[in-house]
Amino acid sequence: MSQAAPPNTPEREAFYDAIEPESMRALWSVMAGIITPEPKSGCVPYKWSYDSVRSRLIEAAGLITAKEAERRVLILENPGLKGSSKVTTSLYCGVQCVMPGEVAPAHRHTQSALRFVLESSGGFTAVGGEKTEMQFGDFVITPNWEWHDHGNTTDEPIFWLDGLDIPVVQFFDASFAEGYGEDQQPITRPQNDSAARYGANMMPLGYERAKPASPIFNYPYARSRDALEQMRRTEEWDPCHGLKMRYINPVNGDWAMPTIGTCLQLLPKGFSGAQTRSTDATVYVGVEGKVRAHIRGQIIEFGPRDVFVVPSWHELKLEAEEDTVLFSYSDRPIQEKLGLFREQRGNQ
Ligand code: GTQ
Repeated sequence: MSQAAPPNTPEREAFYDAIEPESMRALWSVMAGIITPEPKSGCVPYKWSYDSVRSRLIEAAGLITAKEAERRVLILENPGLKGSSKVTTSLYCGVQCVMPGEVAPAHRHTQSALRFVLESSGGFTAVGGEKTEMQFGDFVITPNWEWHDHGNTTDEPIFWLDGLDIPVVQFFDASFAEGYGEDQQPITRPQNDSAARYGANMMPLGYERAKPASPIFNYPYARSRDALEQMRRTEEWDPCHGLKMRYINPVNGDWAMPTIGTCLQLLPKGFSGAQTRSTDATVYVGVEGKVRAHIRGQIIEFGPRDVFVVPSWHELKLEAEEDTVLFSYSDRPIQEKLGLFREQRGNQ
């Protein structure tokens, strides 16, 4: 495919102007911009330091309650996608703060959400009639159209990262949302019920899942971290990703969420990864340690709770000075289902 549009002539330009009011456009005049030989994105590499996000949230807490805001969240907006509320072209990222005694009132929407807990010694979220306690590093799912509310019964503010598929739902014009009408939904199931039913490599005989999201809605950090620690002993490091595990839906082995793929990854001290790139722009969250990311010539260093974004098809190389754990999410499940996902490892 040629990379540039055919040159303009006065006759051609007059023709384009003439068909414009008739809602027509000449493909050859725009083709190079819409069917690109490689991904071309406005999304740029960027890092948010947790300290500054956290202090802005504390500042926001002096301006508005969680109840009035509905959700007290600062959106991490990609500087290349200003005004879009997007962290990548297809995904959203925010950091939410709930102060002691506050409740973020119950609502539901067709967007799916993940929470990655940054600071909490016992805040809770309730989803579909069940409450779960949130601890640092827990990965919590809110499947779409489930009622959810969050609360803080501790003495300290709590913070977590929100990853949602807002731009995907927007793309399909499929957004619905409603408030429950009360701060908290009724709790109808015992705490840890879903973990017991589906999180022990067992599930009730005859169980059929109607929805695509995992029925487990809290993947506690202690368990995921322990899996990485056990596995490191085999020294089977992926040259690009170290030891990277994906969170799964135990019912069918698929990604835990239908639209957002989530992973936890360990880079051992001294790791110097091979270069890789993939079509799924990815949001990384530091959990432990410290990493240096080379992203298409840019060097980004980050530590625990910092967030950084790697745009689609941008070369990435990860180096770790100490044992490092990263959480990440992307739209990979969607791309895989559509046959769009591509990964290039090394320089070939
Ligand atoms: O906690 O339900 O960051 O509805 C954005 C929209 C969080 C939530 C966000 C939401 C939520």
